[in-house]
Amino acid sequence: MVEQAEGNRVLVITSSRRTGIMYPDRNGTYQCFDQTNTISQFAKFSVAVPSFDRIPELMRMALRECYNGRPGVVHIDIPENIINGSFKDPVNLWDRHQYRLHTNPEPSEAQLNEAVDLLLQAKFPIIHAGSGVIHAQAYDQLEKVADLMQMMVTTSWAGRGVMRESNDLNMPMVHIETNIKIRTEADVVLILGSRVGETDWWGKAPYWNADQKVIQVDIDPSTLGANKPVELAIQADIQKFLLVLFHKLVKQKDQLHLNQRKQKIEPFVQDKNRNRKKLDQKLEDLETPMNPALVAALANKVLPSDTPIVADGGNTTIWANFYSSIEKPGSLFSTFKFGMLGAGVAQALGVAVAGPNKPVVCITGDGAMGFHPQEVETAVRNKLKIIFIVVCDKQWGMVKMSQDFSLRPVKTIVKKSLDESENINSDLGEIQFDKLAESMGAIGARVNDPHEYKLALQAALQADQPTVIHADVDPVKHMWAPGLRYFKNMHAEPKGK
Ligand SMILES: Cc1ncc(C[n+]2csc(CCOP(=O)(O)OP(=O)(O)O)c2C)c(N)n1
Ligand SMILES: [Mg+2]
Repeated sequence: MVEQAEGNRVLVITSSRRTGIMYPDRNGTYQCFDQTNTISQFAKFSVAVPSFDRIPELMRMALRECYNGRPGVVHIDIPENIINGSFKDPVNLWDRHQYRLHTNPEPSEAQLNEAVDLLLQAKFPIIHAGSGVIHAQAYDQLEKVADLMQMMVTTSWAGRGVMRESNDLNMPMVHIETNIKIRTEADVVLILGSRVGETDWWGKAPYWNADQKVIQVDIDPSTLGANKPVELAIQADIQKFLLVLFHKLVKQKDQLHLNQRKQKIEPFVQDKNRNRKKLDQKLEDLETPMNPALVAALANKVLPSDTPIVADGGNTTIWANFYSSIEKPGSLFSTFKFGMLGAGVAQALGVAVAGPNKPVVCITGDGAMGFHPQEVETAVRNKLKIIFIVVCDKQWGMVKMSQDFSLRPVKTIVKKSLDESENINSDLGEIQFDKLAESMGAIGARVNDPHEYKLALQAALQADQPTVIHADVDPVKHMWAPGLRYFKNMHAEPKGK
């Protein structure tokens, strides 16, 4: 379900009981449930194979669907008698070009010209990038167009890190007020691979300008104009679109009023830097247990700047987002759409397998780590260089925060946190994640001050095994994660059109 929601292209193959006793259940079939009916509720395609000879045809059907529009999940269920059977009949396999489109849609000349006109006429055009840019791997093309046109880039949550954040034009989503200012001032928005969903406030005022002109480019036509009205809708591969757009714009370079654009951008960059300084004041807090801001900030500083970051947990994910900067495009991983606790450990395994011999950092909550801790052993067995940092506040921090606020709002504001007896089962006991790690053959370290933590990170970087750092953080400071007010507001419908 998570993969479908995140728009990841996945082929799932399952097995089931033998043909004839399920689909439908004979009423009492052991280990039987209606897998395809269940999965088809959230996947793009789900089918049970009725006989061996239909596997190639149904596989083609699944893959055709998988590559149609937004990437997602397709599922084939192969009953036990077929998956374990032996069959002599020859199987006729087709090449991909024989059964499905194998090139992505491209923009038409007329669409491109219209986009160029709109962007050249605009006073303050911006780009809003979603995870579609990551799926299209259009990082270089995005940065080239943004640089050429001096367009600021805002992103959806899942689109964070589509462009290196040391480029002034990139406005990380953690600078929420500045993002809102940019989105309300822009007269033209080029939306790339984003649904402009709830975490983007549906594209509505007062978070966006309802009268701005929108050019929306997406591989999936059902996304075009779905949430924000568009001036120009283009079904295209983002990379191809940006490539040709760049070549068209370069030819018109003399029409660009770049100085004017730069002047327009300057205050937003200053805003961003001011906000960063304000956020970074927390990094001067060297008390023990640690201020949670230091966890991601020091990891970001000590580890190589292209280290992939996986964020999991409640408030832990927020702190990780606010205190890391993404230099290598596409190197931030999380479950942006579902916030599904526990996914991070497996995501880190996947990222490490995809980029062997390079460190991966997984910053996770102590609650979230409890979902799949045995996967540390998988990392050990497969020699994956993962540094798991478990942020230990001994509580389901985010849940405790919302409980405290709903139960006793005034006391929560005054006292900053309620006692264990004043909320409902949101505290955790002592769990020694360093010892748990050692029991599986990983290196374990336990730290509660920034200096020790830095040393543990440096040691983890040199180590041949995976490391688990149990980082004790101040539970009250941890509850007051930045930006929570906006996160809460986001759940309500914006007032404007
Ligand atoms: C699988 C799953 N179950 C429950 C939730 C609801 N939930 C959101 S945040 C949170 C608390 C997370 O605690 P922890 O991992 O320790 O992170 P912290 O908030 O303390 O940083 C819970 C239970 C969820 N997002 N995913
Ligand atoms: Mg916690």
